[in-house]
Amino acid sequence: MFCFQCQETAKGTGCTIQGVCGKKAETSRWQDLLLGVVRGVATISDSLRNAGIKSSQEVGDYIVDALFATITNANFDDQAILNKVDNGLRIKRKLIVLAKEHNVTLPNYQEVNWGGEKSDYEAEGEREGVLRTENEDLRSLKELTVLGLKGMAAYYEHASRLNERNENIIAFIEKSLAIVSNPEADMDTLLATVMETGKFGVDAMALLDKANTQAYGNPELTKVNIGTGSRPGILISGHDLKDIEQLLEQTEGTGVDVYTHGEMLPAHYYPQLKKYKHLVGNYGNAWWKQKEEFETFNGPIIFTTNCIVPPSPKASYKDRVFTTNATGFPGWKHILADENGHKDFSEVIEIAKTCKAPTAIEQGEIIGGFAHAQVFALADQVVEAVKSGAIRKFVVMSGCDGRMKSRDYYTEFAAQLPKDTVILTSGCAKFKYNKLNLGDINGIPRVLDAGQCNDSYSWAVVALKLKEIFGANDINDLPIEFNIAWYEQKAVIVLLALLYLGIKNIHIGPTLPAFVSPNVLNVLVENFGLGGITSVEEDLKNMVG
Ligand code: FSO
Ligand code: SF4
Repeated sequence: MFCFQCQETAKGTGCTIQGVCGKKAETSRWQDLLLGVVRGVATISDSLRNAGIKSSQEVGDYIVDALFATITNANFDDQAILNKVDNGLRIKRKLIVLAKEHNVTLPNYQEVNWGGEKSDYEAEGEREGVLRTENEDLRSLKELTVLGLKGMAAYYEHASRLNERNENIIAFIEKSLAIVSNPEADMDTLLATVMETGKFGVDAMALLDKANTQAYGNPELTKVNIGTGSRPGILISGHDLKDIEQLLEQTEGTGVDVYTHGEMLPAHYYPQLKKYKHLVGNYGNAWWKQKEEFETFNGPIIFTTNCIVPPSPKASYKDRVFTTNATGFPGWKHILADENGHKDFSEVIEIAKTCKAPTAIEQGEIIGGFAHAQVFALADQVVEAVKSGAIRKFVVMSGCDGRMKSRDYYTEFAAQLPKDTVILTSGCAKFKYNKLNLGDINGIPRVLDAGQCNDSYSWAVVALKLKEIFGANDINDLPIEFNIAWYEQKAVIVLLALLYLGIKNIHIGPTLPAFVSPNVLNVLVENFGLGGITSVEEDLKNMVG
């Protein structure tokens, strides 16, 4: 196996024996096979599109779901991955027939030509790995694109579950996968594709923002309980708001409470979700602490997306975990939606009724809900604080959390920021500093949480608004610094989106991605001033003076 897609990759270069995340070599091979099939389907669909033949919604939904399933910590279930391979080959055959009927010539790529024989799955999985591209710079640009597309696909899938789709985004995903499949693709084409990925990343985040706010209202300033109640609970993790909505509907009046975990915390900020009285609070912290925190939760757990940490064999909770959407884990029950998108959580609810109430591991409240509409509602206050000098700088500290010790940097950086600075956060990175009680500036909390990692979109919207209010010529003239923590591929699309919006001098850490080759890094440094992190002291000096 060779996988270098996340920040925790072995030795900072690539996992070759087994994933640091727990992904087995075999699973990795099936994921490589799946990605090869997806590129084949996308390339054929792109050729059909270019010939004026639009493909069906099934094709777009398939590509999106399959990309999502290969994100770090999303799906560890070989059988589920292989089912997606089989389904992709079925779609591919249909598209080939369509191409023949319309005399469309298809590109002569391995991904298109491969016949899909079961006996050849293993060999094709090996052939389609990341190392198939020998030149490290071409490989780097191809992977930057594909990894960005994976993040984009995740956001698109959530939006589509709320019936928001965008054919232009699907057409771009197909086009860019066709470019990545082309063994002749050159540096310039690939670089342009990377940048365009950022553009469509913005569109995908905007689409999800629209879907979420239309369905559930605009996030609003909310205090979230981090303690526990006395009734049994269900813990719901991941990013899919449609799932938590259905769970809240189905648990109402059953005597079972609902708690959010990790990236589901922002569900509390939405008027149409927070209205449920039995949405009691948020339990625990970022994804990587789940092995200990699930032990004390005592009730069933639902994963709506990554990040799953494989449980230890002795884990007491391992028989009451459920997955849904693109996620999966061997032995865990997977909940499917019916043709109307409805999911039946009755089995989870019945298990919950037999469980003890969660054991409290924390007490108190955290505050959040500062997505763009809430920030705009406070705009006068914010602008006044900037003009009076009460707020000297904003620091965007969005992104992911992770288990590496080096991430203590973010807690220390947040704690040591001068009192006239405000942290703008989103994503699970917030758990590194959202319980530090950093106070407020004239009533404006010093940590403003917009929501999930996709809500980084809100900070882009806010930055553009501030540019307008302050009459700045360039977004980079505003008193905003970007110090982003990354872990998996959703952070890649967020980063590409920020670059597309023209934001310069972004710092990413705790380490630079293994999939960015030295030459590609040079391009990003020269054009965008992209940089890593150093020490807390040094970076504080450089970023906030
Ligand atoms: Fe975190 Fe995991 Fe949102 Fe990611 S829970 S790491 S970037 O999946 O998606 O922030
Ligand atoms: Fe390694 Fe990360 Fe890939 Fe897992 S996702 S195999 S930890 S690079």
